[in-house]
Amino acid sequence: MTRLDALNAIYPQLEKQIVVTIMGAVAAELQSIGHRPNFFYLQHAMGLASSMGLGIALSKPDRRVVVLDGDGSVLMNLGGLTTLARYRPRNLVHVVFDNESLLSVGGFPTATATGSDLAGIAAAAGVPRTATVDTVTAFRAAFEEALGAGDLTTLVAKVDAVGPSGYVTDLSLLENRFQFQRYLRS
Ligand SMILES: Cc1ncc(C[n+]2csc(CCOP(=O)(O)OP(=O)(O)O)c2C)c(N)n1
Repeated sequence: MTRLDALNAIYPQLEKQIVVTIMGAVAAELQSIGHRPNFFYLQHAMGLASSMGLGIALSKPDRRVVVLDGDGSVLMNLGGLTTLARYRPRNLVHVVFDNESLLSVGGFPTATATGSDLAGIAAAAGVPRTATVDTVTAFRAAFEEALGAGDLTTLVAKVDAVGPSGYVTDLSLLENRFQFQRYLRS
């Protein structure tokens, strides 16, 4: 499955949630489908998208938060999983698009290319619900189940190491930041 196909499959659900993505390919691909004021693209800070999602989820318990992450980013800060599990926000779904690659900076293989299992690591960190899927149909079903489950989920989607032709979009970081802040306050 491509990540773009996976994103298209869940986009209708994303429209209603608070969404935080990590930077690079996933941010550009989500924006290519359609930006919304409830989408925030965390720049640069690999491994911290789940931490930002955690803060929002804890401060807005009546809303659901979806974090869209990358394997290289999660691997750069595995402690983020233990922090997520410790606070266990039941309104957070953590999706990790695992392309076994640092695609956004040239496609160097990550540790998942040599067998590291991020869903297994998340489970061992204490995340109560984890799964790995590798088809669009299974991803859509697992994502919808996670949204309705009422507990913290880390869902690893194995995707092809392909991405957009460019990562620069016409949405500037500051514009995204202020728009998202206003959305969260409204
Ligand atoms: C702390 C930090 N180190 C390095 C970078 C440079 N960098 C930007 S994107 C990226 C790769 C991200 O990999 P992954 O999360 O697997 O997503 P993919 O690009 O494969 O979609 C790197 C190393 C960064 N932004 N932040």
